[in-house]
Amino acid sequence: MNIKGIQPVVAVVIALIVVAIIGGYFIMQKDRVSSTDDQNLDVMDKKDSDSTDIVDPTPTPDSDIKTFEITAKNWEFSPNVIKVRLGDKVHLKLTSIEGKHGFSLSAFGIHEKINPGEPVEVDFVADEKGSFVWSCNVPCGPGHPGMKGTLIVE
Ligand SMILES: [Cu+2]
Repeated sequence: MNIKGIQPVVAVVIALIVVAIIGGYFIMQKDRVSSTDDQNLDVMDKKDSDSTDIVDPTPTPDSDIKTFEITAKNWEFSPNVIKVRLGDKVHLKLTSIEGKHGFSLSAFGIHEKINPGEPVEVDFVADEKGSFVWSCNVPCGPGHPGMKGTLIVE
């Protein structure tokens, strides 16, 4: 009775130990393999994201240029307020539909004459935040002093 009773218990204990050893061995192997895989993936992920960080800010040609067509007449610009973000490349197409005018945006070193039928194209980078007034710099009549517009860089 005692012997018969003990033997199954011993067999079960041995079986459990064997299962634990085999199971533990496989789990450790699996951990080792998967952890090296994870490390390799981490390294590859880091490389990918690093190179992405470098590539993303590099502008593809013309993709991030903000273009505005501004017309001048007696005695206003249309539009007379334009808004861009800091760092934007800005392209202005200036056209007079009435009389000879000018476009002076001193903060960005821009001083252009705008004659009817002769559109002027201007490019600059909005590299400073703030509101910048542009004005007509060609005496064009009674409304000339008030012929202004505003570039907002935010
Ligand atoms: Cu003027």
